[in-house]
Amino acid sequence: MHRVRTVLNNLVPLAPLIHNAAGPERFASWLLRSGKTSYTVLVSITRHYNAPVQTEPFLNGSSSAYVEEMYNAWLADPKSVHVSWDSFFRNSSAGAAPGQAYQPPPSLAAPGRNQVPVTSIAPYLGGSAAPALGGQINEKIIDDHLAVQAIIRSYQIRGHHIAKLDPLGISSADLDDKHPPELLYSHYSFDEADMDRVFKLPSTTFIGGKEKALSLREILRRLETAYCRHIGCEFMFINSLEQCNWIRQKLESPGIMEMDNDEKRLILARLTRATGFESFLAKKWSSEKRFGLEGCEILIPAMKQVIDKSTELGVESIVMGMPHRGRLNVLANVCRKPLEQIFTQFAALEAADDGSGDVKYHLGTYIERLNRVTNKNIRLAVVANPSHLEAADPVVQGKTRAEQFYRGDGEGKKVMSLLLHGDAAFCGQGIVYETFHLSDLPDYTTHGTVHIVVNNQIGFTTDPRHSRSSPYCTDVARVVNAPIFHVNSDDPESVMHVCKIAAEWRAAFHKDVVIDIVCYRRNGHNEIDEPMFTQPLMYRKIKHTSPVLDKYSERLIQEGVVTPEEVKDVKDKYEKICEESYVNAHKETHIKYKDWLDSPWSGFFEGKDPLKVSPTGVKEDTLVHIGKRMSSPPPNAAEFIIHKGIERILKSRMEMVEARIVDWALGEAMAFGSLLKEGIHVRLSGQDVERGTFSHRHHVLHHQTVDKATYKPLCHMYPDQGPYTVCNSSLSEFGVVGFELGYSMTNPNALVCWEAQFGDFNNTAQCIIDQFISSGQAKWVRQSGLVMLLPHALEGMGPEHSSARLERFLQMSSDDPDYFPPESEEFAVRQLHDINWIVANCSTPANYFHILRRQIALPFRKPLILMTPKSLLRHPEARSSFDLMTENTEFLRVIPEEGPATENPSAVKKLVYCSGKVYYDLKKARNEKNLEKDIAIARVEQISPFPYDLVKKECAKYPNAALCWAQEEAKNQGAWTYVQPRFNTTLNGASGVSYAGRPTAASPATGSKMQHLRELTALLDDAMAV
Ligand SMILES: Cc1ncc(C[n+]2csc(CCOP(=O)(O)OP(=O)(O)O)c2C)c(N)n1
Ligand SMILES: [Mg+2]
Repeated sequence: MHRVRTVLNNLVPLAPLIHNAAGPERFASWLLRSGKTSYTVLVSITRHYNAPVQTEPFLNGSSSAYVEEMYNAWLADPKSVHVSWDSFFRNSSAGAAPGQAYQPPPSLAAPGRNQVPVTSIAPYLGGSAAPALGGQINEKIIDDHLAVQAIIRSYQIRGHHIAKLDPLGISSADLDDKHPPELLYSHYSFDEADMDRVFKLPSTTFIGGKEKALSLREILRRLETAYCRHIGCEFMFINSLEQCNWIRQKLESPGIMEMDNDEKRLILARLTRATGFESFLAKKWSSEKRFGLEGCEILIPAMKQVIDKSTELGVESIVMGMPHRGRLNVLANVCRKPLEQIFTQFAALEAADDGSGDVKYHLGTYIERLNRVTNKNIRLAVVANPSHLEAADPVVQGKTRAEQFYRGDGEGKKVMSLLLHGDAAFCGQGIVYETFHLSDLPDYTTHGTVHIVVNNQIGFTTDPRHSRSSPYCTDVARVVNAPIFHVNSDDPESVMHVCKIAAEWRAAFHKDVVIDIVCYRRNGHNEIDEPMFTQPLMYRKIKHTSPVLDKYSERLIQEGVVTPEEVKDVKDKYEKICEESYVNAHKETHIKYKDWLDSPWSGFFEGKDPLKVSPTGVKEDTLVHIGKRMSSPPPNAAEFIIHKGIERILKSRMEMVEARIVDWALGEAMAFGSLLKEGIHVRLSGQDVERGTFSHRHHVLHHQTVDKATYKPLCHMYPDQGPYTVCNSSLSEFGVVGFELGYSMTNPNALVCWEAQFGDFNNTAQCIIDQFISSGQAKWVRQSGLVMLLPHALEGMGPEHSSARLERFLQMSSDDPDYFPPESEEFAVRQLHDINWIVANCSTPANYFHILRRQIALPFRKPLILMTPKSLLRHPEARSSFDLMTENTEFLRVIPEEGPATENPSAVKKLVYCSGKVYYDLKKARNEKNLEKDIAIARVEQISPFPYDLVKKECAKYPNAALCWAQEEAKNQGAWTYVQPRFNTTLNGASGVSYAGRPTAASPATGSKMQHLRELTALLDDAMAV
């Protein structure tokens, strides 16, 4: 029957309400401090819950946390606690002897909201519990009221543990089916005779509705209804009283879950479609993998409920991310993607457009339509995703954030994200945690995401007991104080109720929320998989479990909400729709990848010459203007105190501007500033990017005496400029690279850059790089101009601060090493058009300036993987004149030799090609060896796509020179393996190119400085050998 939990072990202290300088004082320490007393309240972590306390009968282990809570509240505001507590604490503080501090409360105290004076319920108390006359209430009454409060609180905290969440009734969603003895009714101080006693309800519950007092029986019944039926809610860990009360109200208010018949019919209709879709696919393509939703068909009405409620509350655009399970159903029944397009994916048709495509349950989509329930227009996007579970989470968040940004939706009222998860993936994949940690960061928040977990209590063949160590699969969400609603999938109305609460929660608090739909998977992992091999008992049970549609229809028929004929009619109608689309799909001759695009860029491609690159050089005035702004203190310099070191940096920048030169940081600022001038949004994100890992950038100046007072020069370049965002990120690569990729997908007219702390760390984002950046366009016709800035160079900093793994990016470049494209005016742009991404290693600030600007000047978008410098940031030679950045200048894919060797090219004995920083080492070595006439050095600045035409031209200049590729990386690393076959193709059979560099190695760099220098000398000697 009723379960009554003991108190203390279920209680968690409320968030401290006291904000005095010393912080809140623990009740226990207060007692100790009050000296004379001999209280023995136990607030120890060993929890001797039942230890008796001789002095005050209500002070015992069971009540200590509660008493402490009262005490803390009293400290903050004596009026916030009941007068009895007030007098008790007052007397105790004044030194009252043990047993004397408690005084009964005044009998006629004015009741507060939702409160009644204890004496007013005296008539209900009866029997031995009756209060003594004259305003005296005996101790049992106090005890019992405390107990009732504690019972209410423990239901709120732990009711979910015993809620009936599993539709199969096999296991507990929290992996613990034990019923602890202290949760049993008999364990508590009440007995059956107390059930009809009436208790005043505390202000922390809403079970009473308008009633202020209820019988214990009714209290327990209502708590069971709210917390232990088909919804189990975890929320009491949230450290906001307002938010806890908000949820209590949504779950506890009497009648809050009641639905009218129209609402019930709508659920049934949606459930019918969700079920009908899967059975139609099963009928037509019985042996095709589709990762069906059977066992969690309620997902469709659930998502629609979240969408309906959110649109009603003002949302106009929803960006969704989801794994394989039920994806086709979501596209068909949530997004209403034409069924024909879905069905053609099952036919083996040729694609009508470019790209290699993807399997049907990965594809994205974008739909704009009228929401018939709210009668408002809505945009729905499902982001395409790879098999890699959860990898799309940060991408969805970035895309959502960008949409909010461009709409000026600073609070996330118009655009929201909805993420779906599988139970095993949600707790198993670390990216979930990384994504949660972006949720409340100023430049990354999407102002609340609704997460829905399709918790079918299995991951492929693995039982939850072997796939997680946390009680629930959703525990990861607790880190951000997200409320978590576990709900039994076989109770559609409960599911709808939590979906409604979740949407309202997001609208009210703009924080994440999780809906955990506890369900089952009717078939194997996919439709051709045998689940009985590994889960025989579960699947025996599933066989005997009728689909939720059958159960719910029967229920509504019994309730008289629908007739059996109506149920059949809805089902038949949907089947007819499917059949018609099936016939139409057969008429299609091709599939179109473009139908599956999740981020269409309307207007971007239209009317553009697909091979025309806009100029990247800018007017000298622009350079001077940006240069001066970047070199000036904040306009209110008198009040804004900047660091002396910054003053020096600004001064030296100004000197550079006057000398018409830029260093790396200033070149970058010129690129950003000039794009901002053109109205382009620039966003730079990554770890410590505001200052720059190497303290060279300083895009945010900090007032030295006022907290949070900052100045961002690039935000103040021109009155009508594009917006500039520079933001230090959380310490995550996977999450943040994914986020920026998503951000870059939303609008092509933005330069979105992610910078690694050191290039070495990019590999923790490997999944985003492999699955999205390098292959996204081929799989999903989705373009992105994301720039990855990867500090890279071997400078003696050890194996993890040297290499961005250039070789890996090059190995994934899609250009053919054996193919020299036809030479023409459009050679360069055509190559860029055809490749999957651009990989470059620039050696001058001017080239860095141009390649950044070229990202926007291109008539299409390609990711740019850029090796960036460390020591070059301050290298006196790594500076560029304005002359290389002004109009009619451009990015140089190859920087040819320009020194004495060019004077008599036929006399040059060796032509050394290199890329990036090693150029300066080679140049110095050549100078020291006095070989400037004998050796020419050319820099390959854009490594991929390979500049065949320019390399050929440079080689032709030096007919008698031997060719060499020099690199600082090991032979199995760096660009060597990429450039070698391409040199061969360029030379077309002529003698090949030799290698000068470190030998092959397992580790990218040595940890020893001496060893590093030895290796450097060796490779330079090698390169300079003639
Ligand atoms: C990162 C990653 N690792 C492994 C897999 C292979 N895999 C595909 S589905 C699956 C089980 C997923 O279980 P769950 O998240 O509970 O989703 P369900 O299939 O039960 O809906 C696994 C391991 C994958 N797709 N992605
Ligand atoms: Mg699962």
